[in-house]
Amino acid sequence: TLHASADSGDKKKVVVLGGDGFCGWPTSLHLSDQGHEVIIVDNLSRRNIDNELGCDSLTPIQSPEVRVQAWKEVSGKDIKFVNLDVAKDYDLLVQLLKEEKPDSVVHFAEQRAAPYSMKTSKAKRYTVDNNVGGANNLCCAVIDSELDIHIVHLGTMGVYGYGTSGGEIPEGYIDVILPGGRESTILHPAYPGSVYHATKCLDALLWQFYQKNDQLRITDLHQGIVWGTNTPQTAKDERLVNRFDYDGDYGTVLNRFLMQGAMGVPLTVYGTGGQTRAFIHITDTARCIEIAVNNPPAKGDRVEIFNQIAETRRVRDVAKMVAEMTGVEANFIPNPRQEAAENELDVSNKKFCNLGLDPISLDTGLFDEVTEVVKKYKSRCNPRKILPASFWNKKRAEECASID
Ligand code: NAD
Ligand code: USQ
Repeated sequence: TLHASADSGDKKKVVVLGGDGFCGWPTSLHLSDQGHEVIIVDNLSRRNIDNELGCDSLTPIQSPEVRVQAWKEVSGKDIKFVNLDVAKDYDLLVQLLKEEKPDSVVHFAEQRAAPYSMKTSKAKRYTVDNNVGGANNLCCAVIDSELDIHIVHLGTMGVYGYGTSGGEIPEGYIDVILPGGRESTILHPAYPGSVYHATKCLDALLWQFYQKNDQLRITDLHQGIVWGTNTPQTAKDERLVNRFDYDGDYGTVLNRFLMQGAMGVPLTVYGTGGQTRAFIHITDTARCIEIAVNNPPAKGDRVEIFNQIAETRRVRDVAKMVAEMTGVEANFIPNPRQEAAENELDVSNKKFCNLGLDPISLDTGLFDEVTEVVKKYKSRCNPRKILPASFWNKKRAEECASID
């Protein structure tokens, strides 16, 4: 159960960049459902990467046009869809902001898979160009629009590194004593574990710079791993179904385990499974974004940073929960990633909780939702796409060569 969000009462006009994606689509519907006016921007690059990888969402997602038409039929509400590339179509982005005059822009439009970002030099370069270029374009476009638009960016828990700070990870900033003895508050040091995670660290510096230089109002949400498929809104009509990634590059760990459990194939635990990570349910992603949209920082305030997580869990404990529920065994395979085999992770999420979020935790009741979705669309699964297909370096690729 979730409490009502701390709502200032006024409805906003929100541009959702990346609104066709896994987090962006349910968030767009939630914002629309709550009475905000939503404009989705997406260049459909995620759908194109599926084509490139020979994969597809397990759920049969409809085109953006069909999706927004179905939402209109179901809710009576309009969502506009605009196809443009945030990293490339700069003039169109400025024009859109000037014409629509949104209160906020929610920025999901980045290449978000760590494994894909490590696949090839081409994928590494694309991820940096797309993500850092897009973040910079957005800041420039807000400045050029001469409007006081609040930017809400989806960052990642991965900017902190995992267990590197030795205590509870605060929300974005740490107090330090600088050489010479002066006290200061600085961004938490960045310890990215992939090219993708590195782009989020670079984004964070851009937000900090543009806030200081141009007084942009920016919220950066350090989100954990999202799990689940549908939300109350996407469940309203089959044409609104959310995407579900299960492949080795884009599938995230809990959704992959739930899919593997439902398919009766061994769970792919990388290494010892001692990696501790933060998790959040997709329904809470949408709710957190609305809370962030409703609570912008004041002009001149430093970048607002929230940790957008419900709880932390060890990968092998998550595997155990799914194994117990499904009777499928956990298979410990060589880790394709260069990461700490075991880490602790303790994270503060006080800010969202203080604003009314009562987060959904990993419980097997909600696992059923994903399991049912997987069973329903089982025939669409390509079993050859389940094993990891990207390796952090040559050593990892060699160690993984024996996996079958
Ligand atoms: P996704 O790939 O499903 O969605 C991203 C969307 O952005 C896609 O529809 C894609 O086509 C679009 N896009 C990408 N580059 C674009 C560009 N240059 N111009 C226009 N559109 C573009 O990813 P997601 O899982 O929905 O993640 C959304 C955001 O949330 C990402 O920034 C990601 O880093 C962050 N995040 C995701 C998770 C997770 O577990 N899924 C966890 C933490 C943070
Ligand atoms: N893992 C397995 N088996 C699998 C898949 C993953 O053991 O089949 C392990 C990985 O080695 C890793 C952990 O599970 O230690 C998490 O992997 P993941 O793919 O679920 O998550 P990650 O690569 O960190 O990326 C995802 C999203 C990304 C987001 C991030 C939030 O794709 O966009 O930023 O979660 S966080 O992890 O908190 O930084």
